Amino acid sequence: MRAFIALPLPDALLEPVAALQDGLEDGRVVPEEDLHITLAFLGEVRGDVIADIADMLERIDAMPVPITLDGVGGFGDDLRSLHLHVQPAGELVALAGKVKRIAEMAGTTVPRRRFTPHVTLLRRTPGPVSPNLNRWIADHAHTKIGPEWADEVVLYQSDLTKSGPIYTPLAEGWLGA
Ligand code: 3AM
Repeated sequence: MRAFIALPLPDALLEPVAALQDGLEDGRVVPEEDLHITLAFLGEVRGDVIADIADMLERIDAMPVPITLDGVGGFGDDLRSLHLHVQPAGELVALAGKVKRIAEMAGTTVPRRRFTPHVTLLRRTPGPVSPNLNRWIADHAHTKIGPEWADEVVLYQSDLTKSGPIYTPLAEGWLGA
């Protein structure tokens, strides 16, 4: 199955982020329950390996991490997704490293990519950006919300469908527990 490990967006940030998303058109807005910060994308993973990762994640030994949303960004020259940047606090970067090591200990190869923490808000058909969306981006360029503490790390299954990805939580670990 296709899987990744992420921090669900802390509860205290859900309302302000959903309010920001209210002004977004021109694409598929990520539903509140799916808002997350990816720590490690795993790609296709075998069931027995998933079980090992789940086991280790449920016993993770790490402290809660501060999440500060800081500005707007996008992936792709033709803007296939729009996100809020997350400040790369030392604790967050260290947690991403720890989670990656867990996945590797279980036998996966985590793609080597620079960790750029973000919360995807909108996915769209790549192409020209509407004046409305351009205005939204300009208006929110200096958005700063937080810090709030994230205390839960989740292993998600991701199924790609025509109407967008479906995320199913498979296991969770508590930070500071
Ligand atoms: O919604 P975000 O961006 O946080 O970007 C993908 C998504 O996270 C990322 O993994 C999350 C679940 O799909 N992702 C997808 N394909 C990827 C890849 N090949 C990837 N990250 C790295 N490499």
